[in-house]
Amino acid sequence: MSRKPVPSRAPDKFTALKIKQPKQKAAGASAVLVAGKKVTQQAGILRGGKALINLNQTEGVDCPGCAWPDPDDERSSLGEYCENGAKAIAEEAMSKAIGSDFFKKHSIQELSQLTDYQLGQLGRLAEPLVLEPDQNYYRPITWEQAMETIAATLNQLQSPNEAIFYTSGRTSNEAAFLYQLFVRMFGTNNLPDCSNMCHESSGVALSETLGIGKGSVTLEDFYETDLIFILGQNPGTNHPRMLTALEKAKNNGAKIITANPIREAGLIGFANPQKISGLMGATTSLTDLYLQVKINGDVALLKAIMLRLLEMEEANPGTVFDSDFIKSRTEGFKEYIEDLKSHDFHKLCKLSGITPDEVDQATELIQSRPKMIICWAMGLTQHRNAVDTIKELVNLLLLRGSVGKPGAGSCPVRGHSNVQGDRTMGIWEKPPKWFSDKLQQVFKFNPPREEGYNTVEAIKAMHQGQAKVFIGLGGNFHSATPDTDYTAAAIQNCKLTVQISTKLNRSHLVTGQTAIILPCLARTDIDLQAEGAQVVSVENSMGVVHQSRGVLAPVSDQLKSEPEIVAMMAKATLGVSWNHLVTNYDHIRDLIQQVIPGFDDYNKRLRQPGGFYLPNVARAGLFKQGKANFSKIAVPENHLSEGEFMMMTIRSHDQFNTTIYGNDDRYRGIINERRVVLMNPEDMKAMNLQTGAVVNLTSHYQGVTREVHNFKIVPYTLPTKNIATYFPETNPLVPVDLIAKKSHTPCSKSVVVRLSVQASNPKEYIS
Ligand SMILES: Nc1nc2c(c(=O)[nH]1)N[C@H]1C(S)=C(S)[C@@H](COP(=O)(O)OP(=O)(O)OC[C@H]3O[C@@H](n4cnc5c(=O)[nH]c(N)nc54)[C@H](O)[C@@H]3O)O[C@H]1N2
Ligand SMILES: Nc1nc2c(c(=O)[nH]1)N[C@H]1C(S)=C(S)[C@@H](COP(=O)(O)OP(=O)(O)OC[C@H]3O[C@@H](n4cnc5c(=O)[nH]c(N)nc54)[C@H](O)[C@@H]3O)O[C@H]1N2
Ligand code: SF4
Ligand SMILES: [Mo]
Repeated sequence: MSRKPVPSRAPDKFTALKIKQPKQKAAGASAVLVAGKKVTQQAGILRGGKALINLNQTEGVDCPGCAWPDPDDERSSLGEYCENGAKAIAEEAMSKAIGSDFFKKHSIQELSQLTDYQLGQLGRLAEPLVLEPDQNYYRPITWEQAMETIAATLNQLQSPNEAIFYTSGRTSNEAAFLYQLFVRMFGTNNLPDCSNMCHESSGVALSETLGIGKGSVTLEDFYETDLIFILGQNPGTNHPRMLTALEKAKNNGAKIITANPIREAGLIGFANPQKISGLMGATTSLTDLYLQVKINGDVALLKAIMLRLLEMEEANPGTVFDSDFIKSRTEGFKEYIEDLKSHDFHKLCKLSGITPDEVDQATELIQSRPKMIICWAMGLTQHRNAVDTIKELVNLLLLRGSVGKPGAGSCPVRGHSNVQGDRTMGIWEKPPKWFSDKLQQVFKFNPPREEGYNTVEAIKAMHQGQAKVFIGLGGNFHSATPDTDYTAAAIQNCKLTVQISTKLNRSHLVTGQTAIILPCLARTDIDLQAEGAQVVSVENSMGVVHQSRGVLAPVSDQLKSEPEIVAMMAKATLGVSWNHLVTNYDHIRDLIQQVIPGFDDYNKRLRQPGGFYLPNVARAGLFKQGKANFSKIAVPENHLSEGEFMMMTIRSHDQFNTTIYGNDDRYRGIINERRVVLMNPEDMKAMNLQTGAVVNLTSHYQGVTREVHNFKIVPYTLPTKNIATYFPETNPLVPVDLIAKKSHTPCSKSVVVRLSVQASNPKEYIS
């Protein structure tokens, strides 16, 4: 008998689209209502309420949503969280659980017919399971048997480099540190992580220019700044509490410029749900100048602005550029200016899609405001030239002397709640030499020195049969990665795939010959070990390390914590005993402190209210060897042939990456449907498409045709020839080889596609 085929994609059925007017502000009372409803429906009033009361309080649970920081000082007892934080809790704290009885009844083929939303609704994973070769059903396995299988398979490999150890950014510092130690003691640096698909481009660009791959600002800087420039980010959905910081900045007199192909509600206005006035509908308007840039038109836009600034500086020397800063703290200014002058202003405007008049308005706002913060996220990092774009925005900060001083600096807004901490802990396929040396010195073994696979390289290695075991500490590798069918084939090529997870997702259905599910405790769960309930620690987007303590009784007594699971794998595979580390995580933190700078007195400082800041050379204005670097950047020209569109894959308001909370994208007015293409009405007219028309999309990168079926057209105000779809539904179109230069991040925001019309005026669309 052999296993029946499992489709690599989610079913492509429609769910009955409704379209409303896009909103002009975010949050307000409806956000509170939606949040409350989700939590009580899924987690129950008692469980949900308990988790929410403790959410983001200094001794409570760190929100498992995004990495936006909590205030350093007072926390609101009314609730320090947002609608999407509450949805993350509802999803995680769900009281339903699925164990072996469930899996006995439902084959993986049957489960793969469910949508990602439906998979998540089934409940928390409740016991360890195995899917044996040629079988179609998971069956129960004991933790010990699971570990034996993993250890035996790992130890039979010809080389440790035939195994891949993925991490998703929700993992705590403690689990991440032990995991990388286990993996390196096993003998490989194959530690790809979600960061490879996320802010890797920011890390590369910032390290090379400012000397540290993290942002330089703190929340306090937002309250002191004169100007915030937000590019390629949708905080109303993805970092909702950032709006509170933006509101405070505005009240303190700051201006906001936004560059985004879409007018996002959360960047236009904000009704603060933590204030009575906000609940009553009072709205703070946020963006002062909204630049609807073309997809990947950001370098052209930034250059156009800087050309104008240069003209002003030349007309009135010393009034626009921070000459002292440039002279004493930077390198490469002269070369940069020479290169800048070679560009044509009007051509830049055309490439960016922004009018000269708008560029002038931006320049005006910038030149009169000495303290500037630049924020960005995936709209900049997921392009072929992403590293360059981020270097270009660093150029702007440097011209204005806007780094390393209060109220100014770089702010790459991170995604997963501990993605930054995981990298600090050494989850990286390219560990720096000092890190490997330190591991060697402290743990007395020879860590591998050869670079490991990043995410895209890992997919290819599995595809080519060079890697045979995949272990995922969290995440949903199959659905989050590009080129879904190719990746599925890669995963199915493996001998063994292991998922350490809280919830069922498609990575548990599209598997290797043998697949193991290890169900783990989540952030909100009480983590009881031999010496009592444990706290873990995480690092937010601004480099604050703080604690998180679970408060809910786990849904099953079979769940184990991530550190414990890693320790079990290490024991079974390498014979090392880390029991003492797991009985009390203070012992893990003692080890972290010996290896990683900035963690002195870790256990003590972790228990200070709000935690502690890690050192940051850019914030201190120290940079690399004392100097920050200007970079000469080429302007990308995104040429589209007749019939081609530039597609960005974005998040709806009802999802956390591949976890789908619902089918609505409330702020954009798209209700009850995820299979949509947002398209400019002019482009619709040119193709004779009505609202709700059904299309297939194809990409043709390097001669390979990739296709997805059944998407409905929604008219939307975005630049012509630019379209938007939701991730992960269109990941099958993202070519595995289309990656950013230097950072190797998949270019999920610039996929060239064509549309083929299935029905230009369908009847089933409901207005
Ligand atoms: N609720 C919720 N919160 C989340 C997540 C989630 O899925 N749901 N995901 C988390 C993670 S891991 C991450 S990385 C972050 C992601 O946070 P974001 O980066 O805000 O997420 P995306 O939806 O990918 O949005 C990118 C934004 O960039 C714009 N954009 C796209 N291309 C371009 C471009 O070329 N130029 C410019 N200027 N703009 C562009 C899009 O219109 C969109 O507004 O959010 C984190 N927080
Ligand atoms: N086309 C396209 N693709 C993209 C993106 C895009 O914008 N466009 N964005 C990329 C980005 S920015 C990112 S970060 C990646 C995300 O990639 P991943 O991090 O791999 O994906 P997630 O969807 O966040 O993972 C969700 C799963 O994590 C598990 N999980 C949740 N909480 C926990 C926990 O506490 N512990 C453990 N062990 N498991 C847990 C659950 O089983 C859940 O199903 O996707 C990338 N892919
Ligand atoms: S802003 Fe992010 S971290 Fe804060 S409550 Fe909302 S989802 Fe959670
Ligand atoms: Mo991310």
